[in-house]
Amino acid sequence: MKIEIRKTTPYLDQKPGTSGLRKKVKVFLQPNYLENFVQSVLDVLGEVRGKTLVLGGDGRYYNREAMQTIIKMAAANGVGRMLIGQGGLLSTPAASCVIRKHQAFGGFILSASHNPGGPDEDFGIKYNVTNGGPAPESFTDAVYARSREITEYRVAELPDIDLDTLGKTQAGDMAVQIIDPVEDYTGLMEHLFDFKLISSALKAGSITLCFDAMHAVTGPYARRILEDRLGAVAGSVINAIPEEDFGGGHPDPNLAHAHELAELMYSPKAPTLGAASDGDGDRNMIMGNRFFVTPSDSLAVLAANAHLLPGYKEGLRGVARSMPTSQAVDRVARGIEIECYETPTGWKFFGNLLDAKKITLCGEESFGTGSDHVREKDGLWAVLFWLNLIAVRKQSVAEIVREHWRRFGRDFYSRHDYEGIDTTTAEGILAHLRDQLSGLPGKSFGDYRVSFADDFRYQDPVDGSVSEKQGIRIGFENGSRIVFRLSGTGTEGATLRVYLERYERDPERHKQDTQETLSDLIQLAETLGEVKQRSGMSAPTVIT
Ligand code: VG1
Ligand code: CO
Repeated sequence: MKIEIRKTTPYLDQKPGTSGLRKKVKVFLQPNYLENFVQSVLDVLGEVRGKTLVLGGDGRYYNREAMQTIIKMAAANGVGRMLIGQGGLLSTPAASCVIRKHQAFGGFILSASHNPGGPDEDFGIKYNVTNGGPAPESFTDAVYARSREITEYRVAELPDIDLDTLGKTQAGDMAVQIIDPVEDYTGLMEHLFDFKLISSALKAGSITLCFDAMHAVTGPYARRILEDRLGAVAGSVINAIPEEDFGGGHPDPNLAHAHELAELMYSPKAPTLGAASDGDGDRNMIMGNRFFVTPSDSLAVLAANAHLLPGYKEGLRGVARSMPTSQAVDRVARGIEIECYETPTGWKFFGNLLDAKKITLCGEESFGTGSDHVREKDGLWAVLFWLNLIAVRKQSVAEIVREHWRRFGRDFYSRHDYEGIDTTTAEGILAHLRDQLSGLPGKSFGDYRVSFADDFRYQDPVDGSVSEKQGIRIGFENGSRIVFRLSGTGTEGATLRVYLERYERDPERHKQDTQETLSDLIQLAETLGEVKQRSGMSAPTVIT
């Protein structure tokens, strides 16, 4: 095997964000851009000789070309073996599952998740470590530092690998195995859920289903598991063929982007359960007949009911949510007397808690839920969880959630995103908020009296590492909160996220409209943050 050592010069912008390095495809196509980042990761990994790495992606534009480069670089750096998803595909949770099951050293996942794909859109790459989860900040910081001083990279002179034929082959001295991307993952799901019960309900037609794969990676998974294995009627999975540009849409499972599903669920033809997943299969949206479940509520409902499902029948060790996620799951944790942890945004912060067995379930308001079965959030897992729950409780999605609210109260919740703000303006908004923090506690705004105001700082309870400036939190004495933070996954300008929540114990008020219920807080967020005023935008670009 001939190895070439090529000279390169650093790019200074290869800082991984909330979830890996995401840039426009055009940025990745610059000479040596991908190579620099991959070599930086390999350099930080150190000795990879003889080790196994997993490689997969969400199938977006540039996936296959990037894979050929990574394979040749891995071979040149002495990697022992690569496990690669057939067709270059592995959903993010499936990649996590494969890393764990085959005791790989780690893996590359090529995805920009819910960001659009295509020559003018986004590409991304992230590295997951031995536990199957996203690399922690200490690792991504080291990769960033390395990328700023890199001078050369290694690549083997080899023909392209056939990514489509299952089985073993060689890339020079490195063993390569093209694996069925769905198989290991399906085995894991079977072990967690009551497939027999779900299957008989689907076959009897007592549960009907529509799963929108949004032309992204979960299509093949959902077809195999929901239709072939569990017997959902053919056609229950829509937009099931992964496309390089996701059919031109945003593969983002929310009411705005999964509109085909949303329309169906508000029509007379609505099935029992409606669900959607994102580009790389780690997000989920859950809907019932004319009913939308907020991700924060979904996490709380899963936590309150987990003991009814085979994989969780021993109960939960603890739960965790990202800081901006609503406090609905905290109420469940108090009710069943388990610990609830509050982490910064991004799945990487759950890894230590899961590994240390402090938590079993965790989730984020951004349509992400998961458990200790892998180290990523998992879209299809959440759908199977809900299917199993509906089959056990024999109630509709709306009945399950309404009953939950009657027991725990309802946390009205919404996120307002302001996309494409000029970066300086966005930073100015946060700076202006920070300046007010020390003066806010004790102040009253109408019915809202501030109980705390800070810039969220997290100290990991397992390894003690500290993450600063994770978002502005303003908490009120009635339990309401407003949170402001900047997105770390965008590729153009800045995206400012405003998270709003208000608790309501009284069941009489649970049917109220969310935006109306939150209107005072929305107004207050503007008074404090001046987002509209400073950005010149009259309304958020996306409301979830
Ligand atoms: C967003 C979400 C965050 C999620 C991240 C990755 O990050 O808010 O909760 O973990 O995306 O999800 P940000 O920094 O843009 O707010 V995925 O499915 O895009 O990997
Ligand atoms: Co995703």
